[in-house]
Amino acid sequence: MDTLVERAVSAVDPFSHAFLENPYPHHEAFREAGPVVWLEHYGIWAMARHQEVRDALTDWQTYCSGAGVGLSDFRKEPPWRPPSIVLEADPPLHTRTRAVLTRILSPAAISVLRETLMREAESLVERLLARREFDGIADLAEAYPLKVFPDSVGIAEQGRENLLPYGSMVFNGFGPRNDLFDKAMCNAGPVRDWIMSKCSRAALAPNGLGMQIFRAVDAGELTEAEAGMLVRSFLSAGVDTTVYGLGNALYCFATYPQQWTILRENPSLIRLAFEEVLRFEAPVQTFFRTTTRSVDVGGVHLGEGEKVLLFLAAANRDPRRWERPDEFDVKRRATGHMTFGTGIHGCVGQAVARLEAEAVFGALAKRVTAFELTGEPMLRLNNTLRGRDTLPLRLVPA
Ligand code: OVV
Repeated sequence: MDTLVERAVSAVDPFSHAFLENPYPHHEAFREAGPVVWLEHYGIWAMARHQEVRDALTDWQTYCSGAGVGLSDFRKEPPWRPPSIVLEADPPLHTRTRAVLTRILSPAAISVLRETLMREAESLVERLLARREFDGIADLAEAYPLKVFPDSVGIAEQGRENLLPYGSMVFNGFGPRNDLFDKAMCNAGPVRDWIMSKCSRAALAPNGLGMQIFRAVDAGELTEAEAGMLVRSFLSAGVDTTVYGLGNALYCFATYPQQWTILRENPSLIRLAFEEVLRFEAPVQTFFRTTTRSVDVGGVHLGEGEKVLLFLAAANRDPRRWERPDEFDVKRRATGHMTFGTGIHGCVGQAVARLEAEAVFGALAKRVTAFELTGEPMLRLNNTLRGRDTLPLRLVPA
């Protein structure tokens, strides 16, 4: 097919520190450059508009995941770990593995976690109120998921300190082999060994989400090895994403105190407010796809076997889709953001993430009138995730 429109080209490196420190002006430049932009630094395509990101995520036959959803093309270089059999897979394998996870993580299925997650949130907020001053990242955004998520999966207490380093490996591992990638991988061997040792049937508690995957083996849906790989997916995808999501929510409420006041006056808005956090300050910024055929995007010709970087966070602020996109407004209809993706690979754990946020911010809304910053929050740079390393806070009790 002929190219009808000249492709836009950018020399910007979206994994440089300068970009990751403040991606939003670059997102705007990519959106305005065209429906798809050639990133000459990596020899890949990028999409930053809501419509194009959404269309690519929905068209899994053209934009596949089996060649990896990071920069590296698994068909050209060996992946740093055996590929995920759900994230980095296409139908028909994906259809079978995804069906098991969809069932185990459905809103109805995870409602059994609700009481425990609410109780743990109330208890954590009680302890933070007693301290008054704490770090919003280590003491809340990390502490809460690191307690409730491995408990829910059915993982032993011993060694849980490996979960965040493994998440850092996974999410930095989607980017190029830059300094962030190398730093994340510096202790890869022992961290990976601990993770894999927690993925077997023998290592899991009898009633957790992990053992439920092994029940699908007994039902003939998965092999024993596949079940272990899906437990690995829980441990890869379930911790850092929620740590960054809760941390970004706290950051937004500390930075926009009038928005927190709105929630305190109307706690039924908490779930909607979390969607607005995910739209406005997306914890997961990007994922890649790989073309399975040549395809035209807005008159620009993409070849077969080419990597496409999807800027979820840029789609979330596309003025073509959102009014006042750069305003944090907890009352807006923020559903339709791309932070959970969409289509067959749309986040399978999103009901758990939302439940964790509802529990934490519901408990805080009952007892805290404001979050005062007692120091400058520092970013924690990551090739995929956006969030803070430290968030020094003082609670103002109700
Ligand atoms: C969504 C996601 C992120 C990271 C890892 C995985 C999934 C996985 O399946 O391993």
